[in-house]
Amino acid sequence: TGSVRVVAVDLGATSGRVTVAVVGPETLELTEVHRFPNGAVEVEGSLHWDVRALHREILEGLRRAAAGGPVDGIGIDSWAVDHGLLDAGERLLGDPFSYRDSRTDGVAARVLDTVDAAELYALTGVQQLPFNTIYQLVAAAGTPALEQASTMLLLPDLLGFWLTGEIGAEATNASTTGLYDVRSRTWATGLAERVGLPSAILPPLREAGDRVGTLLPDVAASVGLPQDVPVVAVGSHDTASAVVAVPAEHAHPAYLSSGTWSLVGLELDEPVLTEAARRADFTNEGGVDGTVRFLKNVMGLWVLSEALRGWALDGVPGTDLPAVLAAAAAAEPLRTVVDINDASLLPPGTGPTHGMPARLAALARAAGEPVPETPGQVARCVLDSLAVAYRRHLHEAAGLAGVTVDVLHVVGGGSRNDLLCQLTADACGVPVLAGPAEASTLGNVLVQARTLGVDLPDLAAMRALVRRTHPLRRFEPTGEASVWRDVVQRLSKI
Ligand code: ADP
Ligand code: LRH
Repeated sequence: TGSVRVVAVDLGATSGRVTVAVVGPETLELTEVHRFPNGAVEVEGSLHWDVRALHREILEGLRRAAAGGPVDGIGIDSWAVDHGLLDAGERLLGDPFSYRDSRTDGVAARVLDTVDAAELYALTGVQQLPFNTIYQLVAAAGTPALEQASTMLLLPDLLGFWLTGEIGAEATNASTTGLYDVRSRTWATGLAERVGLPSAILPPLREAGDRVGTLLPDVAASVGLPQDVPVVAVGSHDTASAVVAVPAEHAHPAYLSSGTWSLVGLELDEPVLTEAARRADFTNEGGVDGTVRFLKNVMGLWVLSEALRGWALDGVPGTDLPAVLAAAAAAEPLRTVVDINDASLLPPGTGPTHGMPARLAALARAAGEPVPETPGQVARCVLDSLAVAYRRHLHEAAGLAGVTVDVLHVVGGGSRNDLLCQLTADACGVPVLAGPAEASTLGNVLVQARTLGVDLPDLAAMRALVRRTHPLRRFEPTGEASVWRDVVQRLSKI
């Protein structure tokens, strides 16, 4: 096959986009046909995703893609861990919860009373995040939804099911659940049963690159596509697709996938399941083609976007993203540094006590750091603190995996943030290569294209194509490395 015309659905926690791509051995052209806001909806004190609205937006995107020409394939990726439960008749049981919902508070600690933390890590290799699917499901124990559930579908698999009628779990996303055996690459059914979960709800696994199925007759008719259009399983975890498109030239690249979350780490051939990796709380997620994403979840640009949301609600002037970033660039460097991964920053919130600026102020006060007062100072505190976290975790990753890092690739929407890219280069002491911003979409369409017969045999070929078609921006480290070393020390004393 010369080239194909495929559609990527890439769902982020704050926005979703549907993109048409023409992909050939020398071609990689994207045209965004639909973009829509996304966000968790609070209903009676719980945070949910409106997945039926997402389905409707996907159909709208497919309709626009179909209007522009033939479609050879469709792939869906989204954020990890969240899922829907289906009953025996394959009907969705309730609205899926958002990973920021508080019902998982304290659940991990309870599970770790049953299963030894070291044993859990040796089996699943994932970071202890309160919202890992295992903890979400344990939190649902005894609820009608879980009692009636016959299948658990991760969100991209649920949305794919509504397009094709096919049930399954794509492996890169399954690897984030905490219910997946990282070495055998199968469900950890024994673990599920031990923590009281019905392992029969875990659907058959599929690999990125497998064909999921073809469009259901109703779906095909409603979007104006033929029924034989295949839905292809891509790296359905958005971060897995983003890592496919990291334009690295060498094996074991270091990357920062920068969006709502910051995922900082390395691509490896094998998981690192040592006691040191567990103590550093690193995750070993599954990548495309059997690779391992050895990385750390850092709270990310969520902290900034949630602050922006609050300022907009309060009508604070001059607080759109460009204005706030300009003010941050002019603000005093490293004035306030906080632990950006503090659990208090996870939930949404606005207003004088629950807003991001208030929570950052509380962290600053507790650490004896000056409280950020202006929007520029708040944003600078967030960006400086993110850069400090990247420095720490990049060095940890390299040490734990025994890999030398000489360049850091930054992909995702955050690669457009020049100030953050420069701070990252300065903090990490290595050049930053920024771009592409739409890495998840690129990884999604590259994997589809290979399945559909385009000559892109492996990740190296896909990355070479991204390099040939997407200009990168380079940020050299500036300033004294000792400044950042001192800040890491200042932070570790807190
Ligand atoms: P996700 O897929 O998690 O929704 P994205 O990869 O789309 O996230 O990244 C979104 C983030 O990228 C925003 O929160 C914002 O901070 C940043 N961003 C996007 N565009 C720009 C821009 N032009 N300048 C600076 N930052 C940007
Ligand atoms: C980024 C992401 C990340 C997960 C989080 C839930 O969008 O998928 O890799 O840990 O969302």
